[in-house]
Amino acid sequence: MTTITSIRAMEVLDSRGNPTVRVYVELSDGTTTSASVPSGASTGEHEAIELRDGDKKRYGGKGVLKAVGHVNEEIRSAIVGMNPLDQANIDARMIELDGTKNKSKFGANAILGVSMAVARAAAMSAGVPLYRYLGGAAARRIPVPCMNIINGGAHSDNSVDIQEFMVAPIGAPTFREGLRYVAETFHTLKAILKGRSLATSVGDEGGFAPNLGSNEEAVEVIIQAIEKAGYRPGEDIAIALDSAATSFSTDGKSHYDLKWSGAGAMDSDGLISMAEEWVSKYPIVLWEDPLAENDWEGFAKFTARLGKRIEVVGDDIFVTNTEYIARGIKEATANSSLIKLNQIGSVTETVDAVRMCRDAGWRAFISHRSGETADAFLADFAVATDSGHLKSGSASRSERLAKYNRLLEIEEELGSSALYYWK
Ligand code: 2PG
Ligand code: MG
Repeated sequence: MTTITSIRAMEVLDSRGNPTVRVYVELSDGTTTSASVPSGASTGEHEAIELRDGDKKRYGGKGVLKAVGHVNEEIRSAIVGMNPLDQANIDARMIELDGTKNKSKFGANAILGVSMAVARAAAMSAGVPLYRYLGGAAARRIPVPCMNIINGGAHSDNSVDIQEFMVAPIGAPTFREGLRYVAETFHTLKAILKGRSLATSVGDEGGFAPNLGSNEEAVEVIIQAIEKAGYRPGEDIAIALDSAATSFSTDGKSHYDLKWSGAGAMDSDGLISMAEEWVSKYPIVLWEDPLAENDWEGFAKFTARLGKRIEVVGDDIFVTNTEYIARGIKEATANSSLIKLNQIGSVTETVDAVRMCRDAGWRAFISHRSGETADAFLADFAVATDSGHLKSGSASRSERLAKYNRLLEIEEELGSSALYYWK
Protein backbone atom coordinates (compact mmCIF):
# COMPACT_ATOMS: atom_id res chain seq x y z
CA MET A 1 0.00 0.00 0.00
CA THR A 2 1.21 3.51 -0.85
CA THR A 3 1.38 5.74 2.22
CA ILE A 4 1.97 9.38 3.03
CA THR A 5 5.60 9.69 4.12
CA SER A 6 5.92 13.44 4.60
CA ILE A 7 3.80 16.54 5.05
CA ARG A 8 5.37 19.97 5.27
CA ALA A 9 3.96 23.48 5.04
CA MET A 10 5.46 26.86 4.30
CA GLU A 11 4.30 30.46 4.20
CA VAL A 12 4.01 31.90 0.66
CA LEU A 13 2.27 35.02 -0.66
CA ASP A 14 -1.09 35.23 -2.41
CA SER A 15 -2.15 37.53 -5.28
CA ARG A 16 -2.67 40.45 -2.86
CA GLY A 17 0.78 39.96 -1.36
CA ASN A 18 -0.64 38.51 1.85
CA PRO A 19 0.73 35.34 3.43
CA THR A 20 -0.99 32.04 2.75
CA VAL A 21 -0.29 28.35 3.34
CA ARG A 22 1.36 25.99 0.87
CA VAL A 23 1.53 22.30 1.76
CA TYR A 24 3.94 19.71 0.31
CA VAL A 25 3.05 16.03 0.44
CA GLU A 26 5.30 13.06 -0.29
CA LEU A 27 4.22 9.47 -0.78
CA SER A 28 6.06 6.20 -0.36
CA ASP A 29 6.03 5.63 -4.13
CA GLY A 30 8.07 8.79 -4.67
CA THR A 31 5.18 11.12 -5.59
CA THR A 32 5.75 14.70 -4.41
CA THR A 33 3.37 17.58 -4.93
CA SER A 34 1.96 20.68 -3.28
CA ALA A 35 -1.19 22.80 -2.99
CA SER A 36 -1.76 26.44 -2.02
CA VAL A 37 -4.74 27.90 -0.20
CA PRO A 38 -6.70 31.01 -1.39
CA SER A 39 -8.09 33.81 0.80
CA GLY A 40 -11.23 35.99 0.63
CA ALA A 41 -11.86 39.69 1.29
CA SER A 42 -15.67 39.81 1.43
CA THR A 43 -15.87 36.91 3.82
CA GLY A 44 -19.03 35.46 5.34
CA GLU A 45 -19.45 35.72 9.09
CA HIS A 46 -19.72 31.94 9.49
CA GLU A 47 -16.81 30.89 7.32
CA ALA A 48 -14.28 28.45 8.75
CA ILE A 49 -11.45 30.35 10.43
CA GLU A 50 -8.43 31.36 8.43
CA LEU A 51 -5.76 31.29 11.13
CA ARG A 52 -3.56 34.41 11.08
CA ASP A 53 -0.72 35.07 13.52
CA GLY A 54 -1.87 38.47 14.73
CA ASP A 55 1.77 39.48 15.20
CA LYS A 56 1.70 43.09 14.02
CA LYS A 57 5.46 43.03 13.42
CA ARG A 58 5.02 40.58 10.54
CA TYR A 59 2.78 41.36 7.55
CA GLY A 60 0.60 43.58 9.69
CA GLY A 61 -0.56 40.58 11.71
CA LYS A 62 -1.47 38.53 8.63
CA GLY A 63 1.34 35.97 8.86
CA VAL A 64 0.33 32.29 8.81
CA LEU A 65 3.24 30.75 10.71
CA LYS A 66 0.88 29.34 13.34
CA ALA A 67 -1.14 27.49 10.68
CA VAL A 68 2.12 26.31 9.09
CA GLY A 69 3.24 25.07 12.51
CA HIS A 70 0.04 23.07 12.99
CA VAL A 71 0.63 21.31 9.65
CA ASN A 72 4.26 20.60 10.50
CA GLU A 73 3.47 19.28 13.94
CA GLU A 74 0.05 17.93 14.99
CA ILE A 75 -1.37 17.28 11.52
CA ARG A 76 1.85 15.78 10.24
CA SER A 77 2.11 13.24 13.05
CA ALA A 78 -1.54 12.25 12.66
CA ILE A 79 -1.56 11.85 8.87
CA VAL A 80 1.85 10.42 8.00
CA GLY A 81 1.45 6.69 7.41
CA MET A 82 -2.13 6.97 6.14
CA ASN A 83 -3.21 5.87 2.67
CA PRO A 84 -3.54 8.96 0.41
CA LEU A 85 -6.58 7.36 -1.28
CA ASP A 86 -8.39 7.58 2.03
CA GLN A 87 -9.36 11.26 1.54
CA ALA A 88 -12.55 11.27 3.61
CA ASN A 89 -10.83 9.64 6.58
CA ILE A 90 -7.82 11.92 6.35
CA ASP A 91 -10.09 14.98 6.34
CA ALA A 92 -12.17 13.54 9.19
CA ARG A 93 -9.02 12.86 11.22
CA MET A 94 -7.86 16.48 10.88
CA ILE A 95 -11.32 17.81 11.76
CA GLU A 96 -11.50 15.56 14.80
CA LEU A 97 -8.04 16.59 16.00
CA ASP A 98 -8.87 20.26 15.53
CA GLY A 99 -11.97 19.67 17.62
CA THR A 100 -13.61 23.05 17.03
CA LYS A 101 -16.73 23.81 15.01
CA ASN A 102 -15.02 26.30 12.72
CA LYS A 103 -11.49 24.87 12.50
CA SER A 104 -10.17 27.68 14.67
CA LYS A 105 -7.52 25.56 16.39
CA PHE A 106 -5.47 24.48 13.36
CA GLY A 107 -7.00 26.97 10.93
CA ALA A 108 -9.01 26.09 7.82
CA ASN A 109 -5.99 27.29 5.85
CA ALA A 110 -3.86 24.53 7.44
CA ILE A 111 -6.45 21.76 7.09
CA LEU A 112 -7.46 22.67 3.53
CA GLY A 113 -3.85 22.90 2.38
CA VAL A 114 -3.24 19.33 3.52
CA SER A 115 -6.59 18.15 2.16
CA MET A 116 -5.92 19.56 -1.33
CA ALA A 117 -2.30 18.38 -1.46
CA VAL A 118 -3.31 14.86 -0.40
CA ALA A 119 -5.98 14.70 -3.14
CA ARG A 120 -3.50 15.88 -5.74
CA ALA A 121 -0.84 13.40 -4.57
CA ALA A 122 -3.35 10.53 -4.64
CA ALA A 123 -4.35 11.43 -8.20
CA MET A 124 -0.73 11.59 -9.32
CA SER A 125 0.07 8.32 -7.62
CA ALA A 126 -2.94 6.68 -9.30
CA GLY A 127 -1.77 8.08 -12.65
CA VAL A 128 -5.01 9.93 -13.40
CA PRO A 129 -5.74 13.65 -13.72
CA LEU A 130 -7.18 15.29 -10.61
CA TYR A 131 -10.61 15.91 -12.18
CA ARG A 132 -10.89 12.21 -12.99
CA TYR A 133 -9.60 11.07 -9.61
CA LEU A 134 -12.16 13.22 -7.79
CA GLY A 135 -15.00 12.93 -10.31
CA GLY A 136 -14.66 9.47 -11.82
CA ALA A 137 -14.48 8.23 -15.40
CA ALA A 138 -17.61 10.12 -16.49
CA ALA A 139 -16.36 13.56 -15.39
CA ARG A 140 -16.33 15.38 -18.74
CA ARG A 141 -18.34 18.57 -18.43
CA ILE A 142 -16.31 21.77 -18.68
CA PRO A 143 -17.87 24.64 -16.72
CA VAL A 144 -19.10 27.85 -18.34
CA PRO A 145 -16.61 30.55 -17.27
CA CYS A 146 -18.39 33.46 -15.57
CA MET A 147 -15.81 36.16 -16.13
CA ASN A 148 -15.83 39.10 -13.75
CA ILE A 149 -14.97 42.07 -16.01
CA ILE A 150 -16.04 44.96 -13.78
CA ASN A 151 -14.95 44.84 -10.13
CA GLY A 152 -16.50 46.88 -7.33
CA GLY A 153 -17.33 46.59 -3.65
CA ALA A 154 -14.56 45.26 -1.42
CA HIS A 155 -12.49 44.26 -4.46
CA SER A 156 -11.59 47.70 -5.79
CA ASP A 157 -11.17 51.31 -4.87
CA ASN A 158 -13.85 52.74 -7.13
CA SER A 159 -17.25 53.80 -5.83
CA VAL A 160 -19.10 50.76 -7.20
CA ASP A 161 -21.45 49.02 -4.72
CA ILE A 162 -22.01 45.78 -6.60
CA GLN A 163 -18.91 43.63 -6.29
CA GLU A 164 -18.89 41.61 -9.50
CA PHE A 165 -20.26 42.11 -13.00
CA MET A 166 -19.66 38.87 -14.87
CA VAL A 167 -20.11 37.79 -18.48
CA ALA A 168 -21.12 34.16 -19.09
CA PRO A 169 -20.69 32.70 -22.61
CA ILE A 170 -23.87 30.63 -22.42
CA GLY A 171 -24.26 30.18 -26.18
CA ALA A 172 -20.72 29.08 -27.00
CA PRO A 173 -20.25 25.60 -28.47
CA THR A 174 -17.17 24.76 -26.38
CA PHE A 175 -15.26 26.09 -23.38
CA ARG A 176 -12.42 27.21 -25.65
CA GLU A 177 -14.83 29.27 -27.73
CA GLY A 178 -16.64 30.56 -24.67
CA LEU A 179 -13.40 31.76 -23.14
CA ARG A 180 -12.60 33.54 -26.40
CA TYR A 181 -16.06 35.21 -26.45
CA VAL A 182 -15.61 36.68 -22.98
CA ALA A 183 -11.91 37.53 -23.32
CA GLU A 184 -12.74 39.47 -26.49
CA THR A 185 -15.53 41.21 -24.62
CA PHE A 186 -13.04 42.13 -21.89
CA HIS A 187 -10.69 43.72 -24.46
CA THR A 188 -13.56 45.53 -26.18
CA LEU A 189 -14.71 46.86 -22.82
CA LYS A 190 -11.23 48.19 -22.21
CA ALA A 191 -11.31 50.10 -25.51
CA ILE A 192 -14.77 51.53 -24.69
CA LEU A 193 -13.64 52.68 -21.24
CA LYS A 194 -10.46 54.19 -22.67
CA GLY A 195 -12.50 55.99 -25.32
CA ARG A 196 -14.53 57.57 -22.53
CA SER A 197 -11.37 58.50 -20.61
CA LEU A 198 -12.33 56.11 -17.81
CA ALA A 199 -9.80 54.15 -15.77
CA THR A 200 -8.77 50.75 -17.11
CA SER A 201 -6.78 49.74 -14.04
CA VAL A 202 -7.99 46.46 -12.57
CA GLY A 203 -9.35 45.26 -9.23
CA ASP A 204 -8.42 42.21 -7.18
CA GLU A 205 -10.06 39.78 -9.59
CA GLY A 206 -8.63 41.35 -12.74
CA GLY A 207 -11.76 43.17 -13.90
CA PHE A 208 -11.79 46.89 -14.63
CA ALA A 209 -12.66 49.23 -11.79
CA PRO A 210 -13.87 52.47 -13.40
CA ASN A 211 -15.86 55.15 -11.65
CA LEU A 212 -19.12 55.13 -13.60
CA GLY A 213 -22.24 57.14 -12.92
CA SER A 214 -24.36 54.34 -11.49
CA ASN A 215 -24.56 50.60 -10.91
CA GLU A 216 -26.74 50.31 -13.99
CA GLU A 217 -24.20 52.02 -16.16
CA ALA A 218 -21.84 49.10 -15.53
CA VAL A 219 -24.42 46.67 -16.94
CA GLU A 220 -25.04 48.98 -19.88
CA VAL A 221 -21.40 49.41 -20.78
CA ILE A 222 -20.93 45.64 -20.59
CA ILE A 223 -23.85 45.07 -22.96
CA GLN A 224 -22.30 47.60 -25.29
CA ALA A 225 -18.99 45.70 -25.12
CA ILE A 226 -20.71 42.36 -25.83
CA GLU A 227 -22.35 43.81 -28.94
CA LYS A 228 -19.28 45.64 -30.14
CA ALA A 229 -17.27 42.43 -29.78
CA GLY A 230 -19.77 40.85 -32.19
CA TYR A 231 -21.92 38.83 -29.80
CA ARG A 232 -25.62 38.77 -28.97
CA PRO A 233 -26.40 39.71 -25.36
CA GLY A 234 -28.56 37.03 -23.79
CA GLU A 235 -27.91 34.47 -26.51
CA ASP A 236 -24.16 34.22 -26.89
CA ILE A 237 -23.22 35.97 -23.68
CA ALA A 238 -25.36 36.62 -20.61
CA ILE A 239 -24.74 38.62 -17.47
CA ALA A 240 -24.16 37.30 -13.95
CA LEU A 241 -23.86 39.48 -10.86
CA ASP A 242 -22.51 39.17 -7.35
CA SER A 243 -23.85 42.03 -5.23
CA ALA A 244 -21.98 40.83 -2.11
CA ALA A 245 -24.79 42.80 -0.47
CA THR A 246 -23.48 42.31 3.06
CA SER A 247 -20.85 44.93 2.21
CA PHE A 248 -23.47 47.65 1.61
CA SER A 249 -25.93 46.57 4.25
CA THR A 250 -26.17 48.97 7.16
CA ASP A 251 -27.51 46.45 9.69
CA GLY A 252 -26.24 43.21 8.13
CA LYS A 253 -29.83 42.14 7.72
CA SER A 254 -32.47 44.12 5.90
CA HIS A 255 -31.29 47.68 5.38
CA TYR A 256 -29.00 48.78 2.62
CA ASP A 257 -27.23 51.87 1.40
CA LEU A 258 -26.30 51.98 -2.25
CA LYS A 259 -23.90 54.87 -2.37
CA TRP A 260 -22.75 54.67 -5.94
CA SER A 261 -26.10 54.71 -7.67
CA GLY A 262 -27.32 57.62 -5.64
CA ALA A 263 -30.27 55.34 -4.91
CA GLY A 264 -29.38 55.74 -1.25
CA ALA A 265 -30.95 53.86 1.61
CA MET A 266 -33.46 51.11 0.92
CA ASP A 267 -34.81 47.99 2.59
CA SER A 268 -34.86 44.43 1.23
CA ASP A 269 -38.10 45.04 -0.67
CA GLY A 270 -36.64 48.06 -2.42
CA LEU A 271 -33.59 46.11 -3.42
CA ILE A 272 -35.69 43.20 -4.69
CA SER A 273 -37.84 45.52 -6.79
CA MET A 274 -34.73 47.06 -8.28
CA ALA A 275 -33.41 43.61 -9.11
CA GLU A 276 -36.71 42.61 -10.67
CA GLU A 277 -36.53 45.63 -12.93
CA TRP A 278 -32.98 44.79 -13.94
CA VAL A 279 -33.84 41.16 -14.69
CA SER A 280 -36.65 42.32 -16.98
CA LYS A 281 -34.41 44.83 -18.73
CA TYR A 282 -31.09 43.04 -18.99
CA PRO A 283 -30.02 39.48 -19.96
CA ILE A 284 -29.18 38.46 -16.38
CA VAL A 285 -29.04 34.69 -15.76
CA LEU A 286 -27.51 34.51 -12.30
CA TRP A 287 -27.49 36.74 -9.21
CA GLU A 288 -25.29 35.95 -6.25
CA ASP A 289 -25.75 37.46 -2.78
CA PRO A 290 -28.44 39.93 -3.86
CA LEU A 291 -29.10 40.43 -0.13
CA ALA A 292 -26.99 40.37 3.02
CA GLU A 293 -25.83 37.22 4.78
CA ASN A 294 -28.34 37.52 7.63
CA ASP A 295 -31.26 38.57 5.44
CA TRP A 296 -32.79 35.07 5.18
CA GLU A 297 -36.23 36.52 4.79
CA GLY A 298 -35.19 38.91 2.02
CA PHE A 299 -33.40 36.08 0.24
CA ALA A 300 -36.52 33.90 0.33
CA LYS A 301 -38.63 36.77 -1.05
CA PHE A 302 -36.08 37.38 -3.78
CA THR A 303 -36.13 33.69 -4.71
CA ALA A 304 -39.94 33.55 -4.68
CA ARG A 305 -40.05 36.47 -7.09
CA LEU A 306 -37.08 35.72 -9.35
CA GLY A 307 -36.06 32.11 -8.73
CA LYS A 308 -37.95 30.78 -11.76
CA ARG A 309 -36.20 33.21 -14.08
CA ILE A 310 -32.63 33.23 -12.81
CA GLU A 311 -30.18 31.28 -10.69
CA VAL A 312 -30.19 32.76 -7.18
CA VAL A 313 -26.88 31.97 -5.49
CA GLY A 314 -26.11 32.21 -1.78
CA ASP A 315 -22.48 32.82 -0.88
CA ASP A 316 -21.94 34.58 2.47
CA ILE A 317 -25.27 33.23 3.73
CA PHE A 318 -24.36 29.53 3.17
CA VAL A 319 -20.53 29.64 3.40
CA THR A 320 -20.30 26.20 1.70
CA ASN A 321 -21.56 24.71 4.95
CA THR A 322 -24.18 21.94 4.79
CA GLU A 323 -25.77 23.23 8.00
CA TYR A 324 -26.70 26.53 6.33
CA ILE A 325 -27.40 25.02 2.90
CA ALA A 326 -29.84 22.59 4.57
CA ARG A 327 -31.67 25.53 6.16
CA GLY A 328 -31.66 27.29 2.77
CA ILE A 329 -33.22 24.28 1.08
CA LYS A 330 -35.90 24.04 3.77
CA GLU A 331 -36.75 27.73 3.59
CA ALA A 332 -36.36 28.09 -0.21
CA THR A 333 -33.78 30.78 0.41
CA ALA A 334 -32.11 30.38 -2.99
CA ASN A 335 -31.78 27.78 -5.72
CA SER A 336 -28.01 27.54 -5.80
CA SER A 337 -25.02 27.76 -3.49
CA LEU A 338 -21.65 29.25 -4.14
CA ILE A 339 -18.93 26.69 -3.44
CA LYS A 340 -15.57 27.79 -2.05
CA LEU A 341 -13.19 25.19 -0.67
CA ASN A 342 -11.71 27.46 1.98
CA GLN A 343 -15.08 28.58 3.34
CA ILE A 344 -15.54 25.14 4.83
CA GLY A 345 -11.92 23.98 4.87
CA SER A 346 -11.62 20.45 3.43
CA VAL A 347 -12.13 18.72 0.09
CA THR A 348 -14.53 16.13 1.52
CA GLU A 349 -16.83 18.69 3.14
CA THR A 350 -16.85 20.77 -0.06
CA VAL A 351 -17.97 17.73 -2.04
CA ASP A 352 -20.64 17.14 0.63
CA ALA A 353 -21.94 20.67 0.05
CA VAL A 354 -22.13 20.13 -3.71
CA ARG A 355 -23.91 16.80 -3.18
CA MET A 356 -26.48 18.40 -0.91
CA CYS A 357 -27.22 21.03 -3.57
CA ARG A 358 -27.62 18.40 -6.26
CA ASP A 359 -29.89 16.22 -4.11
CA ALA A 360 -32.20 19.21 -3.64
CA GLY A 361 -32.29 20.10 -7.34
CA TRP A 362 -30.12 23.14 -6.65
CA ARG A 363 -27.11 24.23 -8.62
CA ALA A 364 -23.56 24.60 -7.27
CA PHE A 365 -21.49 27.51 -8.52
CA ILE A 366 -17.76 26.84 -8.05
CA SER A 367 -15.68 29.86 -7.05
CA HIS A 368 -12.16 31.14 -6.54
CA ARG A 369 -11.38 33.73 -3.83
CA SER A 370 -10.38 37.33 -4.39
CA GLY A 371 -6.96 36.45 -2.94
CA GLU A 372 -5.63 33.58 -5.05
CA THR A 373 -2.47 31.73 -6.03
CA ALA A 374 -1.37 30.08 -9.26
CA ASP A 375 -2.80 26.80 -7.98
CA ALA A 376 -5.45 25.56 -10.43
CA PHE A 377 -7.02 22.91 -8.16
CA LEU A 378 -10.35 24.67 -8.63
CA ALA A 379 -10.52 23.94 -12.36
CA ASP A 380 -10.23 20.19 -11.84
CA PHE A 381 -12.63 20.40 -8.91
CA ALA A 382 -15.29 22.10 -11.06
CA VAL A 383 -15.06 19.37 -13.72
CA ALA A 384 -15.04 16.64 -11.08
CA THR A 385 -18.19 17.94 -9.41
CA ASP A 386 -20.00 18.44 -12.74
CA SER A 387 -21.05 21.89 -11.61
CA GLY A 388 -21.44 23.33 -15.10
CA HIS A 389 -20.18 26.81 -14.22
CA LEU A 390 -17.40 28.47 -12.31
CA LYS A 391 -16.03 31.92 -11.63
CA SER A 392 -12.33 32.63 -11.62
CA GLY A 393 -12.12 36.35 -12.25
CA SER A 394 -11.22 38.17 -15.40
CA ALA A 395 -8.97 37.84 -18.43
CA SER A 396 -6.08 39.47 -16.63
CA ARG A 397 -3.88 38.47 -13.68
CA SER A 398 -2.22 35.08 -14.05
CA GLU A 399 -3.73 33.65 -10.86
CA ARG A 400 -7.16 34.04 -12.54
CA LEU A 401 -6.03 32.71 -15.94
CA ALA A 402 -4.34 29.69 -14.32
CA LYS A 403 -7.76 28.14 -13.73
CA TYR A 404 -9.16 29.01 -17.17
CA ASN A 405 -5.98 27.73 -18.84
CA ARG A 406 -6.21 24.47 -16.90
CA LEU A 407 -9.78 24.07 -18.18
CA LEU A 408 -8.51 24.56 -21.75
CA GLU A 409 -6.07 21.72 -21.09
CA ILE A 410 -8.76 19.46 -19.66
CA GLU A 411 -11.05 20.16 -22.61
CA GLU A 412 -8.28 19.35 -25.05
CA GLU A 413 -7.43 16.17 -23.19
CA LEU A 414 -11.07 15.03 -23.25
CA GLY A 415 -11.36 15.78 -26.96
CA SER A 416 -14.75 15.07 -28.48
CA SER A 417 -16.03 13.54 -25.23
CA ALA A 418 -15.99 16.95 -23.50
CA LEU A 419 -19.38 18.52 -22.75
CA TYR A 420 -20.11 22.25 -22.53
CA TYR A 421 -23.49 23.85 -21.97
CA TRP A 422 -25.33 26.27 -19.70
CA LYS A 423 -27.72 24.57 -17.24
C1 2PG B 1 -17.14 36.33 -3.62
C2 2PG B 1 -15.64 36.14 -3.63
C3 2PG B 1 -15.05 35.63 -4.89
P1 2PG B 1 -14.09 36.98 -1.73
O1 2PG B 1 -17.66 37.16 -2.88
O2 2PG B 1 -17.86 35.58 -4.26
O3 2PG B 1 -15.37 36.36 -6.03
O4 2PG B 1 -14.95 37.20 -3.08
O5 2PG B 1 -13.10 35.91 -2.05
O6 2PG B 1 -13.47 38.31 -1.45
O7 2PG B 1 -15.06 36.55 -0.69
MG1 MG C 1 -19.77 36.28 -3.45
